[in-house]
Amino acid sequence: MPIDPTSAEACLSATPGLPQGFVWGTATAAYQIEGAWNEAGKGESIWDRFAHTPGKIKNGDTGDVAVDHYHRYKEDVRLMKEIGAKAYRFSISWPRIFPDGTGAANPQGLAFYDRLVDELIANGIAPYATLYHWDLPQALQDRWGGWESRDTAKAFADYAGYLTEKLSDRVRHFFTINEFTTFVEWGHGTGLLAPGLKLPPARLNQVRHHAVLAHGLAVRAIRERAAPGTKIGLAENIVAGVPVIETAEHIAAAERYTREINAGYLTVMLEGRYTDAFLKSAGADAPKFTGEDLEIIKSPLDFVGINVYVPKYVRATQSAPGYEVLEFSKSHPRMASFWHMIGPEALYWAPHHLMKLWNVKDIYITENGCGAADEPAADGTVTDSDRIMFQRNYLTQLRRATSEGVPVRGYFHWSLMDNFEWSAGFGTRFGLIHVDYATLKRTPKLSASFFRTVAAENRVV
Ligand code: GBH
Repeated sequence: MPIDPTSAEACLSATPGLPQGFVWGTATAAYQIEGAWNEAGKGESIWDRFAHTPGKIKNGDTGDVAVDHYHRYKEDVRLMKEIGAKAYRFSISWPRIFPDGTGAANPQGLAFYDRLVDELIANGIAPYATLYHWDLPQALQDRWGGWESRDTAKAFADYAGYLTEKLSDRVRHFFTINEFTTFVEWGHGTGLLAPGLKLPPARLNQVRHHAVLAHGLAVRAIRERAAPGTKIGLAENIVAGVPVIETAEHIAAAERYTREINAGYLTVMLEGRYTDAFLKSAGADAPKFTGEDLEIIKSPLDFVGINVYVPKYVRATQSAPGYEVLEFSKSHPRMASFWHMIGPEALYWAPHHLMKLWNVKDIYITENGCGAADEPAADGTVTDSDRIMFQRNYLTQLRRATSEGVPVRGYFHWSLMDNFEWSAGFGTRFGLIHVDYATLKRTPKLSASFFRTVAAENRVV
């Protein structure tokens, strides 16, 4: 008997779910949620310094208290459980562990993450830890010029080895660095993120190189010191070419564009070489590196994580390089952040490119989500219909990918709860859970119910 197409049953059964065992989680980062910026022996980070510098952050907001997760982590883990998340991607604050960047570890810093990890596991939530989500110890900025120095890359590897040796009995998945592109380009190029530098091209290229070198050195240190079987990857905001019209020629153009535009980051980390076009266009400003550096940078990974928010529409051209990026139309819809152009297809093409260009076998979507106005009604509830619209459309494209065999293993929604959105301060809310910044009261939004249902039924609802 064919199903009656007017029935709810027909709507629900027509489309496949996500693959069995798919991991549904939420994500956060230390500086954005923890607070306790100078407690329990923590050292200053470049984000503490930057946010304390007048004029850098909207409304003068800082992460000094953030959403006080450092003290409220038990409540936050309970909320994660309530919204049905089975995994949690969080970041470790390097200056909590090594207040001076190198040297003596601070046992109280490690103790916090011990407590958090134990709480997660006791609640059936798998911890996925990011080692660097932009909060470099200020001491290393002062001592060596931070990422301008190769010594910072080495110090990162030492910290990564130490930390994973301590936590890998319980944390089985680590990401080295979050969004190489963002902290390098915005932190050292435009200066809109910490440490707020506007470096000339040669020095900026060297920072890029040190970032990927730090990743490679860390992968090796983790393999040496962590428990056997520890899984290691990275979390990069891949710049994702989306064929503006899905024909073979535009798809090929989007692939070529994606490989070139990510040349200093994903491409070199997955191929172990800078592309000819990248080196040629950098000319005399190209990074200084050795063949051994490249070997380190391409150290084999267990998985690749990508943060996906925006599309870059691409089409094929007759003339070199054979592709062109389109400007967004003035009326292109966007979410609450000024940069957040909507393009659900990005969540299909980004993992597709990873599979096609670099044969990646295990992919995680380490971030996807959006800022929205999120104004509570009189009864305190938040009906974020726009966030649900955003999620449903992006997840539909993700499901399109998995149903074609693109090996995506899990999805982490950014973010678990509203938090300090870098230069935008507390003004842009990304959470599934609303936080009242005056009282720090947490209230799940309607999108949290959407997430809970998606995770429970393992399909787009
Ligand atoms: C990610 O960045 C981050 O990993 C996460 O921490 C962040 O909260 C989340 O997504 C939402 O933004 O900040 O005004 O200088 C996403 C990619 C690239 C978007 C840089 C913002 C800089 C604008 N980001 N871009 S601004």
